[in-house]
Amino acid sequence: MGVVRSFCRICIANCGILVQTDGDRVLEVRGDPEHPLSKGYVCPKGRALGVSHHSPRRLAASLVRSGGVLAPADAADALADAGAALARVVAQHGPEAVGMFMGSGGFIDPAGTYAFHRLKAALGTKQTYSTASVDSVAKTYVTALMGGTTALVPHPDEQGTLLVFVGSNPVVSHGQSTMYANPIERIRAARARGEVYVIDPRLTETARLADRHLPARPGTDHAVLAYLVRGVLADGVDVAALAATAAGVEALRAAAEPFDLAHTSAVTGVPAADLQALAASVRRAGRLAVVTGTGTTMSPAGNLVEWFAWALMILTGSFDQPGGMWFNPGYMSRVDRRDRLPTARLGEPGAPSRPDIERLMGEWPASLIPEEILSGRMKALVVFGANAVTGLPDTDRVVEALRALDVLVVLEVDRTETAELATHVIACRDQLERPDVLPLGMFAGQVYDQYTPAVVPAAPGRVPAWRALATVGTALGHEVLGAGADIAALDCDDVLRMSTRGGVDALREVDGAAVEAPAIYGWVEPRLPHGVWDLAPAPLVGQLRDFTAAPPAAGLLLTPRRQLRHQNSQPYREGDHPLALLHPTDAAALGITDGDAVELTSAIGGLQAVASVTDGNVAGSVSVPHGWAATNVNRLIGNTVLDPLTGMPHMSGTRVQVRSLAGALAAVPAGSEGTTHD
Ligand SMILES: Nc1nc2c(c(=O)[nH]1)N[C@H]1C(S)=C(S)[C@@H](COP(=O)(O)OP(=O)(O)OC[C@H]3O[C@@H](n4cnc5c(=O)[nH]c(N)nc54)[C@H](O)[C@@H]3O)O[C@H]1N2
Ligand SMILES: Nc1nc2c(c(=O)[nH]1)N[C@H]1C(S)=C(S)[C@@H](COP(=O)(O)OP(=O)(O)OC[C@H]3O[C@@H](n4cnc5c(=O)[nH]c(N)nc54)[C@H](O)[C@@H]3O)O[C@H]1N2
Ligand code: SF4
Ligand SMILES: [Mo]
Repeated sequence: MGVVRSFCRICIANCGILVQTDGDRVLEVRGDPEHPLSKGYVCPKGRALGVSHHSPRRLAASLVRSGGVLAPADAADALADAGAALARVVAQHGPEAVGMFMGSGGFIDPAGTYAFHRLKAALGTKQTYSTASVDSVAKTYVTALMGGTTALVPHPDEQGTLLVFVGSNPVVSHGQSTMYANPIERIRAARARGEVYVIDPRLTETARLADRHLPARPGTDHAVLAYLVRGVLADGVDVAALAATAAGVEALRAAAEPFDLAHTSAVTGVPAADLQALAASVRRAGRLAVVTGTGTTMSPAGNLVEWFAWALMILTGSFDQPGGMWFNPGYMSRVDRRDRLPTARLGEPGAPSRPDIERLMGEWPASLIPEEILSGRMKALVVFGANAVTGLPDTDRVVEALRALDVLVVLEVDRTETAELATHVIACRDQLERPDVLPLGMFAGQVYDQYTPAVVPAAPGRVPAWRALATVGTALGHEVLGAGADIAALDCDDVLRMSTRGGVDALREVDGAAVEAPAIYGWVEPRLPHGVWDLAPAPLVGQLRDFTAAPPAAGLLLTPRRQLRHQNSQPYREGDHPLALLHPTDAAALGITDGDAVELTSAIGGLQAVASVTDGNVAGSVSVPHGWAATNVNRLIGNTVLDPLTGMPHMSGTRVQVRSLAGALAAVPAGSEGTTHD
């Protein structure tokens, strides 16, 4: 029996945990009261880390397809076979025929991520993808346009007096790119200092804790923010002083001009008085923090929301200043110690299937993976910790494409729907079986990092992902971990040493989190690659011009939401159901009552679900979570209607028809979704 201090890597909150073990058994996971951010907090998923570790879904051994079925194989044999199969593809079609796709399970494994990027670079293929392009790409793209870099991730200042969440529900999600551990306490503290607003078509768990909830129609948030920008500009901004830090103020003024009170209220459905109250709060607070999430980045207005949110914070002097938002330079990367932030690469050629959508951050949009496969260009795909079948739009097309591959190597911990389609499944060590450091330093809520040892011994059939990727690399003729590196002799700490350029050694000396600073201010503007912020980048001005919010047509707008006991497709506890939330007005018009089985259809597909009728969901929309194999909402979302600038699919804002199936499916009691943190 023993207790190991560690941190949870299921989501970016990275809560500190204390894990009680008995040999290779995980007995209990509880919050670490000494952790500087989570302070003892842990959510239901984190508490179930041991349950998932011992779950029958976990892969005990690697699998190789032979005679049409996946059969258990020794890890070394599976890797040798996968390496040989990939080598045949490269020999016949060249490295461009090999795709590489990383998902959430890859991002949380820093040593594996390091090997993955090295393998990509060594192979030299452009068929590189990650789930970032079905998630937060609007943020990265707009940061690149307005800041000239992608190395800027804003966090609300803990002393701020106005906090606005737009399309994010941190009480359930704990943040998209803004680490939000211990959310209930933090939001209460923010309210005690000032005000908290939530803009969301649902009365979310976060909205219930806030001062005000503005239920804007899906896809109209940019209007609220443009209205605020217009107001700040009308109040009078010192244009001469602003010129030292920002360009484009007149173009921004022109862009925001149409968003007066009446127009904004009409577009968003938010009462004029509520918009005025928010504008008054902005004036009162002076500085503010705007935290966006998947609700906005997945909507057709995603880029516009980021644009006006950033413009608002630049105009009010909120960025990089106490009371507003600070930028984490990363404990390991410390980009604040450079003279200049790294310049974003923009304007690179798009994928052959959609050359009009530029390559971004060394990746093409993951939504195009099926098109690249079915065109015959991609013959093999290496998937690292992603469940493509539930995560990517147009499920039927994804399944058809994955089946068409010559080689599909999936590095996984669970036997997922995507693993079922693989030629090779590599059973990887899960987060309790390996040492790690913080996966995404700039996403962290303080300038800190943490080392965790492996909590339990690794099961014999599982390999570290870095070793699997390096072994495959060797089969392809590449020394992924450096010339002469002996893969068999290296251990996980050695690879962490490579990925952190030695930084892990000092961290290993610290018991728990090593905090360098709670926040750092005043470092960004002198380091902007172009010297100033761009308040009105031409691609965004153009997109606003072309934008028509939610064109009136029959049907409801589909919106996403996260659930407390699931991480995307990964179940941690019982109690969540893929309920379709409908407003009573819509339900009545459609003849649907609470608990009815309903059918949702879009331009590309259909789905059956159970309806939950609630006035907590704004009229005109239907909220359905993703990550459910049987009720896969991505059957409704197309991969041809993509954001023209980023390739993001409309995971919020796709129009659907809903009809009652008159009770046929009603196995799940409506309103039974677990929403408490028990
Ligand atoms: N428990 C749990 N936590 C998770 C995950 C999980 O699956 N489960 N997933 C993780 C991942 S991968 C991510 S990226 C983050 C995401 O973190 P968040 O972005 O905070 O995700 P959600 O909790 O779904 O909050 C999104 C909100 O947007 C709202 N919304 C939908 N459409 C619109 C719109 O057009 N406008 C506005 N204003 N709001 C809209 C939804 O109603 C929902 O409340 O969460 C992470 N954490
Ligand atoms: N319609 C719709 N689609 C969506 C979304 C939505 O809201 N609506 N959300 C989008 C977002 S924000 C995201 S991030 C994506 C998520 O897409 P994915 O990243 O594909 O989502 P997950 O289901 O979390 O898959 C992660 C996989 O990694 C595996 N895994 C877990 N830990 C480890 C590990 O330590 N090592 C390895 N090798 N594997 C591991 C898990 O078993 C799981 O299968 O989905 C996107 N798709
Ligand atoms: S919020 Fe939950 S899932 Fe996320 S890191 Fe904390 S305990 Fe883990
Ligand atoms: Mo995500």
